Amino acid sequence: LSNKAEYDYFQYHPMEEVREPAGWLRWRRNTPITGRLIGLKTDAKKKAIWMDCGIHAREWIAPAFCQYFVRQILQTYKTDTKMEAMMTNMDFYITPVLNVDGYIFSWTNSSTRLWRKNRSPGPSGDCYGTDLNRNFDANWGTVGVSSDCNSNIYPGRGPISEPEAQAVTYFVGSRKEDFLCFLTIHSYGQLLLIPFGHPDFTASNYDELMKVGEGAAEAIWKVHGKKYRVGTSPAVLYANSGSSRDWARMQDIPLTFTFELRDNGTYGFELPQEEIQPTCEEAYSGALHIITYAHDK
Ligand code: ING
Ligand code: ZN
Repeated sequence: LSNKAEYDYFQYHPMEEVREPAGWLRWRRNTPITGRLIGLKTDAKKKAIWMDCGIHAREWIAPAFCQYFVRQILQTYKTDTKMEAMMTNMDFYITPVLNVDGYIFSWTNSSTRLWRKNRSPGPSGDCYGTDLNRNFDANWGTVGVSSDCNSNIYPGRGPISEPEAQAVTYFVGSRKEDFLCFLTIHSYGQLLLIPFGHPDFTASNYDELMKVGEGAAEAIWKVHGKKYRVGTSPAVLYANSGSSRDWARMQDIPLTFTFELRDNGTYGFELPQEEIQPTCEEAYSGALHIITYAHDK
């Protein structure tokens, strides 16, 4: 690393007064979420980029991608003046694993490999987990959810009832003017989703989001020929509420996208090892398209 590089970690956590009751602590980590903060030093005020991976436990390619992304930008800026400029003007906040409890659970044994949610106890005491991508304060609990706490799309007891969703909400929300772009990485389906997940709402910059998303899909296609579809959740698949992407757009962060990485359903969440590298390569190209647009705008 050159001496201009800021390469650090950052931590964020739910606010003190909304932390879970002490009785829950044996079920969850009582530690903050850790991310990587990367940028080049400057005296000027900086903008920021948000990227989180692993909000859903079983989507293992996502944490792999965040790590790949970190390595790529740290290698690239040394020889690439465009990346050097972007890392000087913008800080990159990257969370490799947002849903740590769920991620660990999905690695525990083969019977829990396909766990999606976090691991918080449900209201009845015999069900576990809230879908963190239904728990944000964005038309919470309205569409694409189930009130059954055993469901994979259970949205929780209320908006941001979950520590992981609280952590993102308070950290990003406290400096939302700085963030030019909010990227949240999932699998699978080969999609680039834009706000909003609720069919009754349209983003004020819908045309811009579609244009930038189509550009990213083309950049992805050029790497290994994989087709990614672009659109809102209801247009592409089905409606949903309470997603982090919708919440971020409602905070006036202009460019918010959900990435659904490979594949298209052949292996689903259990992506074969030989697809990890090419998936990261193409997704890097797509993410860079969006980030470059955000920077140059
Ligand atoms: N998909 C996201 C989910 O939260 C999504 C995003 C929503 C995709 C609605 C399509 C339709 O469900 C995954 N894979 O988690
Ligand atoms: Zn997901």
